Amino acid sequence: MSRCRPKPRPKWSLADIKGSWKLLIPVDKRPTRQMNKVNLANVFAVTLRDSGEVALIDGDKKTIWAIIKTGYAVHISRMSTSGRYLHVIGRDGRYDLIDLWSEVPTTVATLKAGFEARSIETTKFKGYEDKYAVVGSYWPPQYTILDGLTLEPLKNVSTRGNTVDGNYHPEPRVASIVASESKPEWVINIKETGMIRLVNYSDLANLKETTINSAKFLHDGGWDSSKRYFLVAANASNKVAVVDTQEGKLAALVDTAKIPHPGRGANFKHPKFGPVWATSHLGADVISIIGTDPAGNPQNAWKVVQELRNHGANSLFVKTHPKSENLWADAPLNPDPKLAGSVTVYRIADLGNPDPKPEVLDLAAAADLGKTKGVQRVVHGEYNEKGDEIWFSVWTGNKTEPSAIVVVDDKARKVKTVIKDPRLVTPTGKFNVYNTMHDIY
Ligand code: DHE
Repeated sequence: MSRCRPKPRPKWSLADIKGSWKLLIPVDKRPTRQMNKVNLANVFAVTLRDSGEVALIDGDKKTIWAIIKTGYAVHISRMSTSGRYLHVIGRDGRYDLIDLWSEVPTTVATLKAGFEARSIETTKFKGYEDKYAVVGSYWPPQYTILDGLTLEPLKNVSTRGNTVDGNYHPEPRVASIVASESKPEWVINIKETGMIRLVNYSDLANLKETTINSAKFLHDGGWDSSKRYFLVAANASNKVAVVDTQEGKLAALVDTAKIPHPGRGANFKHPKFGPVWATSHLGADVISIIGTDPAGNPQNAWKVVQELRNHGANSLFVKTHPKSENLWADAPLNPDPKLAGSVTVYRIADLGNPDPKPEVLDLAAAADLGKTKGVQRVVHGEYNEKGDEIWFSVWTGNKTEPSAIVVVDDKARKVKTVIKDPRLVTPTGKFNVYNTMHDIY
């Protein structure tokens, strides 16, 4: 009797990755100075999810500078420390390195890191600027270290292993990755195992990893304002894990409302609780505020010190900026189209009051796209370089219908410009060059 066995999932080794690698423009054939007049610091790389492209938008002029073909259902972009190279990852594992110094932005190297991927990061420690990049794959379960200027694949590391409960997991996916500015180190979050790996990239042949037990289902996260602590959602565990990168250990596991989803979160000084970091939630209509200053405000550190009402659950991202007085949250996956098209904004100075009242802005209505079959989901706030505008995508979940980007004057909370262009197909994440280089959020 023949038994039906599931087909083994394909492997993708370092040799396979090397085989897929194309160095389209070698370093010595690239410009030695910026060949365009665009203010690169205020360029936004915008994910055009369903066309597999990124739009590079000139943030000063609010016009499309270039559209670049990238991977399937392209996911996120990150910047090199120099601010010259944009790194883009597609869900299909296609990795593109784009040079912003060329006359028009140009893909200078590309490869296939795996069959499914979501995260990438560059190197930010002094002396290692633009030196390496890293890509985390969902399948195969591995991260791959690449040369930062050419994408030459250098090292592949499996993330298979045991969960924090001690059970073997054959395919734990790589979730968020961030680069430390104070050590030659990445924080690499392994989703299903709940293990956080601090990977020291100073000696690739003798790679040193510190493995930190946290909680299962690690997903997205960001630095606190001091950039010593990394806060990451263990989403289906309803927790936020806090890593102390100076000590190389877990600082806390913070219980939160259901399914925290911070993106990179939002850092600000709370009028009552001092430095804090915020996350919104997929599973609850609240924004959780967590104290992040164990030295100055020990009584508030690593606790949810306040829960603010969001206009709906199914939120994905919160955002503020050091120069802003506002805290913003979206709710794009809310089943009510009105809530999915709106954002909540709180004045940070009001948060010390007993019952702070937010404003809710219907940005989908402000974009004035008319009636569409796809829900107009307002998603992912991102500030401009100066921190006086916040940009939101109006993501019509249907690539044949119009989408837009709404630029809001942060102080006035009024729509300043709506960027509409038939080439803006399903815009979602937006990554301002300056803010992404410096982890400002
Ligand atoms: Fe994302 C970040 C995974 C669906 C937009 N998303 C991340 C990160 C992970 C992740 C692991 C952190 C990357 C990092 O920091 O290195 N995302 C996943 C999924 O597994 C999931 C749930 C389902 C899937 O099939 O991919 C998923 N993500 C989405 C979307 O549908 C979104 C809303 C629209 C889109 O473009 O795909 C989306 N994810 C984003 C964005 C970020 C992100 C914009 C980066 C946020 C930031 O500010 O850094």
